[in-house]
Amino acid sequence: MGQSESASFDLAVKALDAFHIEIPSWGFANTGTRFGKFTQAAAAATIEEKFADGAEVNHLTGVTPTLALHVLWDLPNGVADVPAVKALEKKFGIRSGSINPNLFQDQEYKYGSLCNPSAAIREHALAHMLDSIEIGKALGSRDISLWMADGSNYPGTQSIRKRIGWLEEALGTSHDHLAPNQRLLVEYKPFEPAFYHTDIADWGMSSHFARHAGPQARVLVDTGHHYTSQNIEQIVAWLLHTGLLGGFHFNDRRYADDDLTLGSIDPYQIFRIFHEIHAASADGLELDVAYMIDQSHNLKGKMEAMVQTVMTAQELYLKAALVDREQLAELQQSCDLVAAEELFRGAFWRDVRPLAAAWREAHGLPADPLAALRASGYVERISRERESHNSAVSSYA
Ligand code: RM4
Ligand code: MN
Ligand code: MN
Repeated sequence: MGQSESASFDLAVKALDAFHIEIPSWGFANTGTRFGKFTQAAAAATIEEKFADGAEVNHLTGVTPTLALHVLWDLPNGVADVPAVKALEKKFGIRSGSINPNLFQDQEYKYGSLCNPSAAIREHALAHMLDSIEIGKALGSRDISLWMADGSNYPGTQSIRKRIGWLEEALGTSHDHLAPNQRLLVEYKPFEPAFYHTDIADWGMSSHFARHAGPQARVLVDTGHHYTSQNIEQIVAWLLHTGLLGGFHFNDRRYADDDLTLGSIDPYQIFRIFHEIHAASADGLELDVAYMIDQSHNLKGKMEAMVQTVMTAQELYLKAALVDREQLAELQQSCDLVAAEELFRGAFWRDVRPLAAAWREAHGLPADPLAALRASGYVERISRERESHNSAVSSYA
């Protein structure tokens, strides 16, 4: 006995109406690995092109109204670039999303940024944090999304504990500068680019720093930033329980921080994460979770990869929304393991693509955004327009 078709449709409409996902400016740029880059004619090289591509994805899917910005790549002059970004928001009809400080590319950050043993470099990094917060205020962006590359490569070469103290101090000061509506999201990553220790290696460390910084700080879970076989949905459940879940960077992985398309390797993992969120919300927890994509499309066409990702996110979110939670709670209570698992798995295996298509049509959107992208000729057009300046690329994004 499943839910009736009309009950499913109502649930689907409710779920999809509430679902927005932020796309990253750097997902449209030529990115590579440490071995080099394969460039694409259609890649965005300027912030204007990134806004154009982001707006096109929103036009096709209707659920990506904001574009995450990386300060060094997108606002190299800091707050001075805000008017230009505002003009792009107006021109393209999407808004700036989370502001990502860049504490990893400058030469002075060789031994760390906010955790560098040099007080002068820590000051410099903190100034960048505060600039990023000002950019967020000026753009009306709520989330400052911090990922630091800080760490060390060899045992004994740094004081892990001193660095904890420096980071507590810097994040506390950053928190003091937030506007009342802003949030500080603290991302963790177990390794890379540092390979012995990273200063925020896991969700426990992120939770500590967030709590220590203040009430507007939260944890950011990047799905690629876990060891193989780690139970990410359990981490999510804990962050929900402790009120510390701020948001996600979605992507998929097979080995390390692969930044592959969401759901391409293990869609069941993302379904299980969404299930925890739907379950928490059904249990009455107050949630404020920012869904964001953090991917590098090195081989796939960037526009297609982004549209495919957004559609996949909607499908997995929808599958998890359709879990019959009342029945599941009863089966969990009675420890009817196989029936509980079958109910859970059943929702995962359900083909929700027709429901998603019907939702899109009801909202005046193309039923199949990927097919609509192909039919639009957008990628061919930007390839022609951008081809000449895309032969020379230097930085990561
Ligand atoms: C890091 C991390 C950050 C992202 C950079 C480009 O691994 O995921 O969130 O901004 O990559
Ligand atoms: Mn990330
Ligand atoms: Mn990453």
